[in-house]
Amino acid sequence: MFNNKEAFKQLFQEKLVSKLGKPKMEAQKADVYKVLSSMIREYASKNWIKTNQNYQAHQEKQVYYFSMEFLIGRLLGNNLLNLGMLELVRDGLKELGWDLEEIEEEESDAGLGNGGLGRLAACFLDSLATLQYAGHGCGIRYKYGLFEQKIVEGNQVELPDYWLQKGNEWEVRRPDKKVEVRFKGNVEISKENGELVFETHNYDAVTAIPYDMPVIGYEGEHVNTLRIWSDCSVDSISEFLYPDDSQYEGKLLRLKQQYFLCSAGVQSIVRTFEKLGLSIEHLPEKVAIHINDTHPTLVIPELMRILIDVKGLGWAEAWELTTRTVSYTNHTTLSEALEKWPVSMLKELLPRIYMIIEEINTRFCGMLMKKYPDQPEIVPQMSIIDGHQLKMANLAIVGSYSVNGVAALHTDILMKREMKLFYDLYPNRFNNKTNGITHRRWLLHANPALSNLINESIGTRWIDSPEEMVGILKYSEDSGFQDRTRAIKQHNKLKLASFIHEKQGIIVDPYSIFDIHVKRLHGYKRQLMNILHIMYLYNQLKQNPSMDRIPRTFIFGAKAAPSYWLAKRIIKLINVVAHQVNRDRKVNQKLKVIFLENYSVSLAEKIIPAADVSEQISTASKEASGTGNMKFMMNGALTIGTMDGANVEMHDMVGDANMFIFGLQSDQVLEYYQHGGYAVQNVYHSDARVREVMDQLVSPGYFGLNGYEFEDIFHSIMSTNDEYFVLKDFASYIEAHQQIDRSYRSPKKWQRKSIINIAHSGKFSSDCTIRKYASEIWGLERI
Ligand code: 26W
Repeated sequence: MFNNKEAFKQLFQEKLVSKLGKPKMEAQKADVYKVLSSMIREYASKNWIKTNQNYQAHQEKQVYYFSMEFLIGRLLGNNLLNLGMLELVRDGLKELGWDLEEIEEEESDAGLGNGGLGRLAACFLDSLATLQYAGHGCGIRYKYGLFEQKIVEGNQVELPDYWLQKGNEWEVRRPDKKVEVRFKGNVEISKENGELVFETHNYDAVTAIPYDMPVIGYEGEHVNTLRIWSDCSVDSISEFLYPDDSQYEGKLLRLKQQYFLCSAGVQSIVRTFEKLGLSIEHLPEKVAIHINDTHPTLVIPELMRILIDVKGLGWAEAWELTTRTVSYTNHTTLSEALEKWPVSMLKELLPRIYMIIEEINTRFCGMLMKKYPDQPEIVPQMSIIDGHQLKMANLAIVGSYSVNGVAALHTDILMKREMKLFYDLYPNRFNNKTNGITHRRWLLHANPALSNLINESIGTRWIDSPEEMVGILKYSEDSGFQDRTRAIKQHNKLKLASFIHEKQGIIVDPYSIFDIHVKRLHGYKRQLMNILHIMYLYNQLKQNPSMDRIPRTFIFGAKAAPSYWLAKRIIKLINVVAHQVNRDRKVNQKLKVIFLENYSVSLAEKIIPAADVSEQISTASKEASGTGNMKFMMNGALTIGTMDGANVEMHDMVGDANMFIFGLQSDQVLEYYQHGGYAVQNVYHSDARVREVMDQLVSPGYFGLNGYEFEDIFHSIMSTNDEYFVLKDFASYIEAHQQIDRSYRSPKKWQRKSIINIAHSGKFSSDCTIRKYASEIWGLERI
């Protein structure tokens, strides 16, 4: 359609006129975005159709990745990159008087996810399409994505994210593919030819309409589908995304959303499968269904329902097919995040589904009693239904053939502790798949200068085989290469500094160390430890303003769940400290604190390439993997971190010399938990640095103006025995930061470390992760 610049320019101008009825001179940036993106979508359609026809013709096995969240962000830039048209379009637009980067800013983020779990799903889709696997996303088209965060007087205020306001150029509405999802009703059981027949009457029917978005693989040949479902009922099910992560709430609407996704998705899969003309027992050979955490676990009873009630199979055969089709990833061991639905809610909302779950459980417990006749206490621990609660993780494990954790340490904790009984029962079911990130978005697109430098040094093969990034290791000592990586970082820092100035009017020193902590706000992620440490640095500088310290700019970005009171208070604390520090002329040449509002995918793309230091400081054992840690590493930041999640594997690769590791180890933390925690009072009383910052939280009037008191934060540590070990790890955190200050003084050594980190980051490309899922879990062949 447009393989050269002139052809592109001409077609683009024609479309401007035909789509908008405007001549070029009158077009606004928003018009340019709209026309350009619809052109790209149309252009990709040919390969999209071809890909689907190929799948059909070769009866390719399809994997369906079910997720309540797909945090895909913006698509224009990435789609252009993957189609190999980025340069052409940038140049062409420039000649027409438009700046592509500004046009990209016109796109709303598709923020259909909370954080790590949803972003992982988006990275996986990119890798599936690029590696030419037949893998599709299955999700919900929320009208409102994750709330937009505004900071007003230091507090988080949540605004609705109406991302569809300007329309979504990437999607195609498919009313011809609609399905009906049924809720409530009475189940009637009858006998036909000696078989039980289940029929539900008086149900509420909801129509589910799919919207398909193309997922364009790198180099554009291969185009998969992200199918997101919407309903048009009055009390819309797909109205909004729940803004909670790591905190389970048993809300009826959330359960409706989960079943809506599962039922619509499975029905449409079965329909597609049937077009192959194979009998249903071939399902597991042609279909793999993956569930992203327990949120879509109802695919298990829903598939059972279809196989038994609609296809007429017997229980044993249906169960065998289901458990050969479904696989499950666990993303957290936090007990407060594990889903447990009230039985009464299920019974009423999904009566037939509940009957099936009950039957699964009866059979499972019967098997347990036979297997462990002398250990009756095991049955209630493993049971899917526990009193009045349905334990979704137990159902997910029992109903699938593969259970994986998301980093080596996390999987280890699942097998040895959290899911030990299940691991003992099904040792072959458990496996690890360490998370990954797409280097196309997080390096090629977010940091083009660094990508070009890598191309110039080792060629472009690493783009298809990211492990080959280790090739740049040989330049880690090369002063020319060091200077160039340093200059790229400096350029990215200048860009971020001017963004900060534009947004907040604050001038930050672009030559200071950019020390960045961006992720959801949560106790275990310990943003509180970071800000307490900043208070400690501030105290030191106030006492001795001429102290020899490399200037530091601490940058935060974090959304708090609207119902998570303490997390919101920590946001307030960060903003209050920032306000105090930034206007204090005695210290603000050496210390600045910035809170960037509305952390999102597109903001991450601006922030991460500008980081010198990456804060990955969760309480050891709590962060299942982390993926931000990998994005920073890939962009040459050095990590200050605990031995948690995938930090452990980063450390395996780069070693002590190239990371700033501190704090308790996970088994130490878990050991403390088993004995009721540690004596927080002792640390408070014995370390004057700790005591000083803690006391400042509750000193009336300490933070200027209103005499803010942060008693609630103070007590969150002192009266919970410091659940997240903030004070326990404080001294070693201070030390790690001192080491950063020392290291930064030798630019060559710093740059060497940075290059070593970049070199090893290729192993964290989601391409590597997806290859393992494909061969070890899904049994997929590359097309
Ligand atoms: C039911 C409420 C709820 C919602 C979402 C509880 C828990 C979640 C997710 C499991 C939270 C999440 O995003 N977990 C993150 O998943 C990432 C991808 O695997 C990991 O890198 C993070 O460590 C993990 O916190």
